[in-house]
Amino acid sequence: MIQSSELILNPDGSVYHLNLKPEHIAHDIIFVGDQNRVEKITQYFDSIEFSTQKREFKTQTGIFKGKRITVMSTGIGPDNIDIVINELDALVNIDLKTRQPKENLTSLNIIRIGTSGSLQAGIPVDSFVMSKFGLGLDNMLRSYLIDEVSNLEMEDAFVKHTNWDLRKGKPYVISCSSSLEKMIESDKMHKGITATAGGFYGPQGRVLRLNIQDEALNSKMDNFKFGDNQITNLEMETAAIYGLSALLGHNALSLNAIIANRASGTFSDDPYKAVDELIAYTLEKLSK
Ligand code: R1P
Repeated sequence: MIQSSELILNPDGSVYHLNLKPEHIAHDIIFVGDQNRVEKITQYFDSIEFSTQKREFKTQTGIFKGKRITVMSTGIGPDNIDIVINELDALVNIDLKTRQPKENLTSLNIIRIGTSGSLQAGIPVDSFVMSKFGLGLDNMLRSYLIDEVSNLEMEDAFVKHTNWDLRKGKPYVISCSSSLEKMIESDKMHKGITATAGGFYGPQGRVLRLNIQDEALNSKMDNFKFGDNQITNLEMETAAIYGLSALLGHNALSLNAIIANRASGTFSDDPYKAVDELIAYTLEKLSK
């Protein structure tokens, strides 16, 4: 039995941070970072059956073209992803009354619709990126036993290429779900490795008033190659989503609208438009 200090439930029986009960979520779940993006998606739904919010975690479940979908904001960063995916998994794979893991496990489909900065001059602002791999620079996943799901070869190649200082922890690499990749891909999408940082400024190479450990990291990431794959973009959730999903048996795919190009130093004139287009694209693909 999982103790009440380990799996915390609210007085109404919902999971602690997300405020959700099992009946509130669909099997197809869209993650966004920003809580205000949830309604940018559900505005297209035919109906909404459930809404709730606690802290940055806003959830709505409804029907889009006959398909039941949950849209949820995760807030910013891998630490939040640890909360969101563990609590979602508990909703489907732990009996909350007996506090025992279920025998028959459920796989959720999780798709992130995010915003991100491109590292490649050839991936301009307002384009879309699908993450074939998540490269975690953040360490969150290292609290779990990840050897069975991580790509050791690519990790080692990246450590060597960047002369990575292991005092920052070892980067980890996890693949996307190939079934979701097939469902969502098209020639509209750039594909590659998405690097996930554990912070926005220093961890992504931004210098304001503090010196950073490796000023050349972004340019080293920019020219890292592993087979046909290069690092397309840098954000704060994808690798964590891929890692926990792979460990718990869920399917995950991350899509990002590119709103900044770090190589050229440019920012989208209308970032909301790129995100809206990615939302429309994803909903159509999901409902087919
Ligand atoms: C930083 O501004 C946030 O924006 C990006 C980063 O991953 C981070 O969460 O994604 P979202 O727009 O999906 O939040």
